[in-house]
Amino acid sequence: MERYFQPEIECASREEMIKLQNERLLKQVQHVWDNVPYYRKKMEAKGVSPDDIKSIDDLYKLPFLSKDDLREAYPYGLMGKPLKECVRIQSTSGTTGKRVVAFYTHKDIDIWEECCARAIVAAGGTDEDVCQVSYGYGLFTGGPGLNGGSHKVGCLTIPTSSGNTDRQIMFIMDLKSTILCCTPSYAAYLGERMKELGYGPDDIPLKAGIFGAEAWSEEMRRDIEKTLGIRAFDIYGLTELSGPGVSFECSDQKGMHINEDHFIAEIIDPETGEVLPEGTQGELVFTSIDKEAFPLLRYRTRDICTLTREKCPCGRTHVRMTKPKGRSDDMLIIRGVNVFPSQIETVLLNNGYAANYQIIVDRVNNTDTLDVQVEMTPEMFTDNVGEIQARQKVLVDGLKSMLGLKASVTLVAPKSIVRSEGKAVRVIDKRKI
Ligand code: DLL
Repeated sequence: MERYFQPEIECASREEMIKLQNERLLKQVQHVWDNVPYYRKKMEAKGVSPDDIKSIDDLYKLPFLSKDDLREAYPYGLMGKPLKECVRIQSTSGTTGKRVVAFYTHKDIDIWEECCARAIVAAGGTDEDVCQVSYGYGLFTGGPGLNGGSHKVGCLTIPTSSGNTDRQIMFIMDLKSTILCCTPSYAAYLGERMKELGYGPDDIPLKAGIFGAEAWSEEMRRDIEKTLGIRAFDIYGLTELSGPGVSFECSDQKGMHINEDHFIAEIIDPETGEVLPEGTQGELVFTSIDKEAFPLLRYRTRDICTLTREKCPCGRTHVRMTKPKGRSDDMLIIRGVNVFPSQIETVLLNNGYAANYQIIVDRVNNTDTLDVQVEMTPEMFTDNVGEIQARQKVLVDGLKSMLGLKASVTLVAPKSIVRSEGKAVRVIDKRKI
């Protein structure tokens, strides 16, 4: 039987939810207008004031916020509360440009942890469980968010943080961890290492995994599930909005329920900004409706997905988003063709490879080149050139039909691609170096 952390809100009727969203949105807009001069200026420039926002139907009137705004307003420009009322910051890894720093009051943290607790319960978690949190702790939101959620559910929480793989495995086996929280690429690596150490799926006490923070394919889910003998659940979120738990998968595993009592989602055309109808793919935009320290109205995530309000058999009524295909800024444009790393991953895993690959993009004689380096599994490892060439050809053909583009494929020896303990770095775009 499906269990919920907060059934009254997770299964609220659409009418109840709209009523709640209307009330909260109006308050949030007023809060921002009164306390966040940066955004107020944007509203004034667009000729909108809180009087123009009477319900969620007026959301489209508000200006967008982008990551560039966050960088421009760094560090304090978007705060909704005085520093004295804030108790924590978290921050993004800041690989491109300035870091984003998000602020939290006590209430913000409480709500964030509740969102994570909903995800853990949806994955089958109870106070009987031992939940190993192998996301990084520190500025990254993965560790702190799921740690808080695990406490709220009452699981015995093992805060291993990421890395030190053999120690992770020791805790899983000795303390009989039943839930594992980490990035999908780290889960795949843990699985690979456990197999090497002689542990099969039946020896491993884990029953569920809560994996997110990066795009991963259905094929990768099946691989991880098989190796670890678990059900693998997706979880989504971003630092700007709190962290993990903005949305999460239920037992039906057909999209992630967005915590709509805290975040209103829209899908827009990334080029024109126009709001798109339900079921259309586009960029995900979020409006927080009850944040105190770091309220964000119409924040453009750059994540590409679709939304559905189709009834979910799990009983939750919150809108679902599909797995993000990738970020619009991770999307590679190769000879004019849009390519997402997740599409390449699907081809590799469908052909029996593990998710150990790297995508190398370059420009040679003014033409873009795409080379996919993929590890052979130990079972397929050979130095027979003919066999390797035949294998490469299968992948080149598979990529051609998936992407409509000729890529080259290089098969490399098992274990030659560096494993990731957090978010995997899949793409090396030499055109940008
Ligand atoms: O990755 C928060 C998080 C931690 C989510 C742990 C889930 C689990 P950031 O580092 O700010 O926050 O990165 C946010 O990561 O905009 C997406 O592009 C990507 N992302 C997050 N979850 C998923 C997912 C955390 N389940 C950015 N699938 C987001 C695909 C994801 N992409």
